[in-house]
Amino acid sequence: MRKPLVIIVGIMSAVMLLAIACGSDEANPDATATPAPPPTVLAGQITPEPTAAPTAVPPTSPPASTSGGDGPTAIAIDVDGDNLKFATGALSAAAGSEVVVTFNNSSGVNAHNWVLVEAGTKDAVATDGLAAGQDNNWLPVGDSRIIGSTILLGPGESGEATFTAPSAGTYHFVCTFPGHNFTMFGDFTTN
Ligand SMILES: [Cu+2]
Repeated sequence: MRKPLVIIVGIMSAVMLLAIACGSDEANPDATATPAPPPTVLAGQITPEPTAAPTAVPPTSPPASTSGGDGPTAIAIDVDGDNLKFATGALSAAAGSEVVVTFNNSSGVNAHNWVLVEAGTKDAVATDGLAAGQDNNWLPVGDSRIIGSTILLGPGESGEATFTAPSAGTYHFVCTFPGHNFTMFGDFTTN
């Protein structure tokens, strides 16, 4: 009676050992296989280094486009010292082009802004800007007569006005700081 039982127990033990052995063998392969793929995937994702290389090319492209004139039209303007006048009275750009005007207020004492408006409206816009107050850069908010403008710039500050040059014609740029509009303005021509 006992011998058969011992044999059965022995067989069961052997089967369990095999099962454990097989299980661990399968577990190891899986564990090994799983870690392996990730590195491969990561390597593939990092492979975009080729993209990084092309990125090095763009830096070369910008200068080319800039010199080619494909980028925004850059216009720089200064103030005439401490006088209430811009250093130049005439600017121009191609109609429909993207324009970035950089106004450098090199005055040591005066605050100014640079504002592009519809022809014949500079004084009216300045008057309405007076009501809008300094907190609004001496500019009426949401005014359709204003095509582009910098914020109010203190002495020594510079700022940009970005806009699309309007259709062919003559427009005015002006400083709307109270009183400056009568002497501080010029023609902006598009063609
Ligand atoms: Cu001014």
